Amino acid sequence: MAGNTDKWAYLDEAMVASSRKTIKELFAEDPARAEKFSIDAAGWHFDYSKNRVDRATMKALVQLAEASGLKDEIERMFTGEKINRTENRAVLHTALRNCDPKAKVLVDGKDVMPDVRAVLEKMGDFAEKVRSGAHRGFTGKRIKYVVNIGIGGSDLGPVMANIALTPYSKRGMKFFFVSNVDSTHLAETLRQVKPAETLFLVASKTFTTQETMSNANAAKAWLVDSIPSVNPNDVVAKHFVALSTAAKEVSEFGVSLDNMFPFWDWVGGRYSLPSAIGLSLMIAIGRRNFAKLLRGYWKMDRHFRTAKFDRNMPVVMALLGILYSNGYGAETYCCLPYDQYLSRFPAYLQQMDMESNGKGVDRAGKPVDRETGPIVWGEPGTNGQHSFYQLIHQGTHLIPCDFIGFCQTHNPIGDLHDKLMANLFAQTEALAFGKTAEECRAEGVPEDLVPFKTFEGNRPTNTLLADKLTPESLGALVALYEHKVFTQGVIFNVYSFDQWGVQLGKVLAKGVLADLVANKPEMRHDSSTNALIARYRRAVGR
Ligand code: G6Q
Repeated sequence: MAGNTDKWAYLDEAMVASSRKTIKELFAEDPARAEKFSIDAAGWHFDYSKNRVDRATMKALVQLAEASGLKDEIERMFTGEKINRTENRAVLHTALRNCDPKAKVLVDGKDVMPDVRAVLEKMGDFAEKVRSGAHRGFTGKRIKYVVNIGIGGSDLGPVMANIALTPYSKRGMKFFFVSNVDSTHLAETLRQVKPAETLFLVASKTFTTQETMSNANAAKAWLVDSIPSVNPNDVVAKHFVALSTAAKEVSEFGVSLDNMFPFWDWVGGRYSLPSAIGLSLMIAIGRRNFAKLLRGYWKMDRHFRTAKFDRNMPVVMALLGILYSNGYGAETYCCLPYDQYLSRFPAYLQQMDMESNGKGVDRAGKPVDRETGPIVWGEPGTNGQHSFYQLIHQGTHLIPCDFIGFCQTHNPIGDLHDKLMANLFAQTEALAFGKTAEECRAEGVPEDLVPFKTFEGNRPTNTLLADKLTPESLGALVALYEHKVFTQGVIFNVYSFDQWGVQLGKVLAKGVLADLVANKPEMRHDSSTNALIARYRRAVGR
């Protein structure tokens, strides 16, 4: 087995094989290519045949994964080892969706599964009470509006999944997500809800996050102001619950522990959708559908843990990403869901990937000598086709794309779904095969326009296809990307489960805030920051 430093020789080997032929040539020489270069797992079909890879490329890439010790790392994660070393924590989002009733997962010698199951039960009971009207507001009215207050990992997953699973959502209820400390976000939300019919979920692992606690306190003040009562705590008790790991802070905020849905330090924020953080989703879709979501995650988890690397969907996806980022120098990849319900999936993926692998030092604390996490971006198709696809087709950057689609729509209207999917398939075809100058000429394109109407092709794409967007297929899709990101982190040799890079700005903001509100002439920032603060203070009359 190659050591950590020379394992990258396998990528060089992969590149030699990959550069030999274009995608078009690869298809021409092997009519069975689509079948050979595709994988089915957990309800998803993954076609990666429109990539610059042949058997030799894939063999070398798989060797790169093996030489990185991926097999052992996967086991370390699933069995609760403290692989998040800079925070000294286990990484066990997989335990949250472990549907095996007999499963045991030990952290520091203690099985975490009984607690996981107990919280799920508590969430389920509460969610059903809210949905049925058994849990009512202080004045006896049914809860019609649910407002999740949280940010980052305590927001992006619930938002994405709430939109994605709209067809399964209780239509009589409305769900809102307040994340930004910009007061507009809360104000515009409160304009749309009625206090007596609103349930606030304060979603924060630490219960100290500035944005979340500021919004939660403001929402509490608004609620208590709007509903007259002898004891405001009684109002809060009916309208506020907490999703958190921090019991002390939750009590101090005024939420009783009966109304707290806990999770644990081994659940990373961006991996917390299947934990108590998913309560808004569970209220929306019900406990049964939430269980189906978990089952979908679990299916992909088991596939990742057991499938051979060359037939392992997350591993192959990760290796292709590394081929393009570190072999071909691609700086970004694009996520293109052809489903309006997945409109926030690219944003969700941005956090999952960029916060996990956007690291510049390796596990020994030394600067990395390879590219690590790529830039992730994307929009639902077909909208992107009428804007940025131009650059993907004919620009100078290489942008590998993931196309995600479903065979059935929840909303059949005429032939719209056929048109949507025709566009998805056609885009992958156009990107792979392009259009030659000869083809343009044969169509009668005037000679002076031929260079503009020629498409080079050889642009790599993955296609992910499932029957329908359901709780189960969504769970599997999220797990697929989680494990892809994990695999890349192992190969990059970075720690994927910390996020120290977001700390500095948070700390500085506290000092700047003190200067914004104070009326002192002396400030200790650089001249630009000082001038901006001074201008702001003048404008607001301080
Ligand atoms: C996610 C990050 C980050 C976190 C938010 C909210 O992995 O850690 O996005 O989720 O900063 O943190 P709290 O849940 O503690 O409020």
